[in-house]
Amino acid sequence: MAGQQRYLRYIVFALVAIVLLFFISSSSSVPSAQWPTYKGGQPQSQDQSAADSNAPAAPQTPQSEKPSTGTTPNPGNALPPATAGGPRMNATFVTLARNSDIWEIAESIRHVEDRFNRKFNYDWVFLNDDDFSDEFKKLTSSLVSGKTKYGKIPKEHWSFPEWIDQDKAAKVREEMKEKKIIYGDSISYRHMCRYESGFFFRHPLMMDYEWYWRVEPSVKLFCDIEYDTFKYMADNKKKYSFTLSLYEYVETIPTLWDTVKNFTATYPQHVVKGNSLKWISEDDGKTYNHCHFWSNFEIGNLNWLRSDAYIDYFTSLDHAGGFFYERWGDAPVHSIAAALMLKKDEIHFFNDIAYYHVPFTHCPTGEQYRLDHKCSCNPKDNFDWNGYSCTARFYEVNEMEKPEGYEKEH
Ligand SMILES: Nc1nc2c(ncn2[C@@H]2O[C@H](COP(=O)(O)OP(=O)(O)O)[C@@H](O)[C@H]2O)c(=O)[nH]1
Ligand SMILES: *[C@@H]1O[C@H](CO)[C@@H](O)[C@H](O)[C@H]1NC(C)=O
Ligand SMILES: *[C@@H]1O[C@H](CO)[C@@H](O)[C@H](O)[C@H]1NC(C)=O
Ligand SMILES: [Mg+2]
Repeated sequence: MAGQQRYLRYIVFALVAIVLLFFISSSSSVPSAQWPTYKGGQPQSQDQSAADSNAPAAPQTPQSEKPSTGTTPNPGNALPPATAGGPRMNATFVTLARNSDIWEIAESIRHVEDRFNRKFNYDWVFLNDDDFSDEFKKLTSSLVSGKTKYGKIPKEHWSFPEWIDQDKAAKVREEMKEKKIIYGDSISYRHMCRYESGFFFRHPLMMDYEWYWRVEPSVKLFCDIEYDTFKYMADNKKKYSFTLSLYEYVETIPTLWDTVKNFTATYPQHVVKGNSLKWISEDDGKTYNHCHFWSNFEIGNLNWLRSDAYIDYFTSLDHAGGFFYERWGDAPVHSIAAALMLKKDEIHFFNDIAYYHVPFTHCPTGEQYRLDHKCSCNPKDNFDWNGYSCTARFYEVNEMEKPEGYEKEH
């Protein structure tokens, strides 16, 4: 019996609460916003008489009622202009992808467009060793706000050079597979690394541009970027940039550094004074410390990559065969080039570009920045001050002040 009574009490209480709520919500002292309903692209007021006229109807707010302040006010009332003013740079996004990467690259494009390119409308070049499918072109061109271009990589840039000993290369792949080295037994991954190291910037579609921003499938941007990063690079005389840096797996590059030393011995004129050797070597060049910029994100200057210095460098490395006899990645290849052949201050760390590529995150250090730029990354995920990152070393070598609050976000 007692149980049933309690049950009834609950029902009565609930009914009273509903009635009370009804009175409160319909009371004129607490105005509720009247949102227009939209139908077929034409804004329509809930007030039928207004909807009957052809002019788009504004939301009907009775003069006596003040707009609701029941929600947290958004201080910026007007939305920023959808398009940034000013001239555009000679720049493009560039993506190397397979047709099967379609949904992963769609996700990346959406991030880049939402956080940056919807305002700047830069072009996007897609490169592939195969023909792009119509489905790939249809989807990606619908997502990019600038022009899209699709290029096929010539066979010579995606195959074994004639000086490579196929048996030796095959044996290495077998050994690396046994050692469980990531992509150790992959041929296509090696072609990809060689292509990104030495050829993408010479593709005919890329020859039309001076600046590039590399984007890979399934990457994310977590903060708004409100200025033209290409223009920043040009105005500040930057040639190469990064968001994440780390140590390379030694097993993939055992003879890379010796090959680089042979190159610098042959072409001492290509090594620039005031470079970042200190960032990649702790013994003045005797050995490589394996620090590299993570090249799945890059904003850089194509004319630098097309310079005699870089081409001589790539050609030397390519002839040594390490793209196939080992598994040299384009990240250490680009990074060593930037560290030796660019002046220190031609390399830029984009602390303000919040970036993710599995499994690492760069989340900008500094809470105020993150709030101001609507960042959605967790500062605890930031890799920069982790022991496996080389970014702290970059700050030290360049005698840069670490961003405020970095100790707290350690
Ligand atoms: N066309 C083409 N693109 C490739 C191939 N392998 C990798 N890629 C692209 O090269 C880039 C790096 O490859 P990814 O699989 O992301 O390597 P990871 O980031 O090192 O794990 C991505 O943009 C891929 O879409 C391939 O065989 N053909
Ligand atoms: C863009 O840069 C490329 C490479 O430097 C150059 O050939 C081309 O003329 C430039 N285009 C414009 C419009 O400046
Ligand atoms: C460097 O050059 C020397 C002399 O030509 C050669 O014997 C050596 O094998 C080269 N090392 C690498 C890693 O290419
Ligand atoms: Mg990737």
